[in-house]
Amino acid sequence: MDCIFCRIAGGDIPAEILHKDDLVVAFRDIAPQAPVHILIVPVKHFSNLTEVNGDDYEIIAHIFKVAIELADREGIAESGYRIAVNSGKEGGQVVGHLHFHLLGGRQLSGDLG
Ligand code: D5M
Repeated sequence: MDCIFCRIAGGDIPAEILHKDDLVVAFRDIAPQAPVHILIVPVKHFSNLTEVNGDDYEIIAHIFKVAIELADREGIAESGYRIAVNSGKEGGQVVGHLHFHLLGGRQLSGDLG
């Protein structure tokens, strides 16, 4: 499957990797919307949130754990941050491999779209 985030997770495409384990990989977004903009991505390919079920919810819990740890490491835990998922076309998803945005380092708008 020609999936850009599968290729990043597999090490075939370069990215600024901040965390990698058996379940997830986290790397800086190529077009940052904030001073801190990290993508946390399951290694297993899900097209979007709708495809997640059963035992795979454990991966989602792990993604939040990694996001919280990264927020701390990036120095935005106290000032605040946002974790966002765009799922599906009307959700604004562009890359067809589930990913969680971790955004912070500036005052984020209250406008969720
Ligand atoms: O967000 C998709 C996000 O993926 C968007 O913020 C750009 C980012 N992106 C796309 N290609 C790359 C690579 N190669 N490295 C890092 N970041 C990338 P969405 O939620 O689908 O709208």
